[in-house]
Amino acid sequence: MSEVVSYEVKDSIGVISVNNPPVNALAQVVREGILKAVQTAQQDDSEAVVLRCEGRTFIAGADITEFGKPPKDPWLPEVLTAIENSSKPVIAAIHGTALGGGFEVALACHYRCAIASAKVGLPEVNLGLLPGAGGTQRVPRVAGVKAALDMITSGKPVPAAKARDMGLIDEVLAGEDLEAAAIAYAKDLLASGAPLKRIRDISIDPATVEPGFFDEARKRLAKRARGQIAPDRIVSCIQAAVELPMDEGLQRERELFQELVASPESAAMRHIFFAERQAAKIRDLPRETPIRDINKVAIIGGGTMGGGIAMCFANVGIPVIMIEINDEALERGLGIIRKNYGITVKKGKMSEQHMQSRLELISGSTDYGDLADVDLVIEAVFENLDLKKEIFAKLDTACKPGAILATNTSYQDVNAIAAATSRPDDVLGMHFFSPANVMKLLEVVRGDKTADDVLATAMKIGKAIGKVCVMSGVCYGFIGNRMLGGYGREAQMLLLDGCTPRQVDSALEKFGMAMGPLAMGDLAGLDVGYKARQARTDLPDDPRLYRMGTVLVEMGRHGQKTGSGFYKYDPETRARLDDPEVESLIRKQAEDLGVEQREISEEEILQRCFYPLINEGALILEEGIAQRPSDIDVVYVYGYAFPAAKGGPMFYADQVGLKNVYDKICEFRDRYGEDYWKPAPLLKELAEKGSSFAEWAAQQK
Ligand code: 3H9
Repeated sequence: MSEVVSYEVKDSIGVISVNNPPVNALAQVVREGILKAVQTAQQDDSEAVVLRCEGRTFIAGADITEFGKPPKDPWLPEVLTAIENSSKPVIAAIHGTALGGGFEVALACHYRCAIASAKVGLPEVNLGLLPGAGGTQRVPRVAGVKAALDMITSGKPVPAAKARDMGLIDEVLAGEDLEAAAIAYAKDLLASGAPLKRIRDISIDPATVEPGFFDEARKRLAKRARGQIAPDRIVSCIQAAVELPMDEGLQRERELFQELVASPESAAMRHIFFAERQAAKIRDLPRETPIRDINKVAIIGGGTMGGGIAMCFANVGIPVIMIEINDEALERGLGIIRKNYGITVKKGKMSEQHMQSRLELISGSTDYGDLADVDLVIEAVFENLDLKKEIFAKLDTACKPGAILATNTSYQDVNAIAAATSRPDDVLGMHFFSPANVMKLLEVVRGDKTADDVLATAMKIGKAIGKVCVMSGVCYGFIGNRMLGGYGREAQMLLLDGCTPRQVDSALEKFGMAMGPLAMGDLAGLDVGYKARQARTDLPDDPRLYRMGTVLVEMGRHGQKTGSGFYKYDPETRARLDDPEVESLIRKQAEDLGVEQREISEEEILQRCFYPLINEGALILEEGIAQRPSDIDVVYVYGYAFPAAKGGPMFYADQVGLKNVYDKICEFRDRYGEDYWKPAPLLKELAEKGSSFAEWAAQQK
């Protein structure tokens, strides 16, 4: 047929096999191969056709790298029409994950069978897209409107057994020899005279959809959309499936898919998809770098962070021992873990039995002697370099040779911590984000002496516990927290210049940030930043700097935990409320400091808050702290809730144009001084050349 699609008649069943590693994406050659195979099957003496895949998975979707390029024939809908119109039953045989266009191929088949470990799904929404080859029209026809809406707007894959219950697949096959089982299934269907079932022939009774269902869905999705338009368009397509005949519904789906493919949101989300996978690759690490076995982990420190990290390992079946200084602290730490799991069980997201099996994997001790058999230790005590050094010296004696010693520090010098041991090559940073069992980001911090296999193992175990890993070099705050400095500083400066807290936060939330920086400060506790600032000696001596944060803390307004900070909080509902007292306090402070207040546009709020981030990002690239601009984007999207629909700060900067960013930074420098606004040399260079971070990254390869 073609290099990647073969066709053979076996025992009177035509078997189409797709072999396009790594994930059998529907590249042009695959589409062409399937089309030709289906056409051939119409002419030969096969009685039915099985469509299956080689390798680790059934087709995992359209080839995302083809989006944005000129389309090549045959387009996917043409292939699906050929399958649907086949005079012989076509049966999709699914293993791995049938996703996106891959699942849409299966839905165009007359029957679908799968092995028990398979999953099916339409994850296009995660790429700012909608299923563009009939998924929005066929899924509601078999699974119902509500289930279709949930599945397509969440993008979550559905396991085989549940998919069968939903009507999405017909049969879950026993065993692992899918081809043989699928051929046997095809023969059974033929023997029982099973008809050529076409999902398109099902019509949905509009009376089964509650009045106002679609409007309500649009409103609900808009709340969590954060700058994304795809969820809204998905609702429109499913509405079309109810209200229009199949071909008109497909036409509507096609139009909206084209709109989304061309949208900046989807371009940004596709960038993040590839950026996430790129980040896992460390340029100077040889492919054959060995990996150390991690069969048991220890966590030093049973606070919120340590507990969350312990849960990450227990969740994937790795035993964890938690070390605390005394029984009381240990019991408190283990108690937090029990409580967290308990909440998940209460929400119905985990069974009691699962919780028990995870808890059984977590033990506790106050004795470093119990660390003799662990393969990885993660230290998660509070941020004090001397304490950390002391702990690492103890770990050096307590742990077996070859154990990896990691610190979860957010700011401290990993090299100094490594130097406290006799084996600095076994030491690195594994910086989790809070809550550690929920947040996807893991910064893996490579010290000057970290061994290659230690780094490779940390990246691998990070992925195994479900994290998106990004490597960072050693510097104050690593990639994420280092860049955050100017963002928080400007949010507060804007208050003195004339904004209310609500104006600052709303502008950033409208952009798509999950929460504005001032509300975030209130949530984290304003006293945390206050104490951290007191310990720093490198800050400019400027009374305007973090003025409002300081004044509020000194008034006892520490944020949500004291009921007030930049905002006040309703004691019952915890709703964030504007506080006129804070607004007059800001005016008074500005007056005292001689700052002239003015009207500030939303555009300036975004520039003042984001451009320092971007500028610091450029410095981080120059210094080699991050490998690539896209790694920085991944850090911000997964660690700081930067909207994926904007692609991360460096991608966003490229969209704005580096010349525009640079010129604005120079303007702010002239207005506010070099202490805060000093353009990074790399930014200046790229801006002057009319280049972008993406172009710069391409040249680094
Ligand atoms: C779609 O289908 C639109 C249609 O509705 C309409 C069309 C008209 N294309 O993730 P991994 C690469 S939209 C191109 O590390 P895993 C990936 O970049 C699509 N490349 O493996 C990586 O490359 P590299 C809807 C793809 O085992 C390598 O494969 N489908 C694609 O952890 C391995 O990937 C999706 O959104 C692709 N579609 O996870 C599914 N997929 O090695 C997207 C992967 O050079 N894919 N690559 O870095 C996934 O979710 C995961 O890759 C999957 C495997 C679960 C399949």
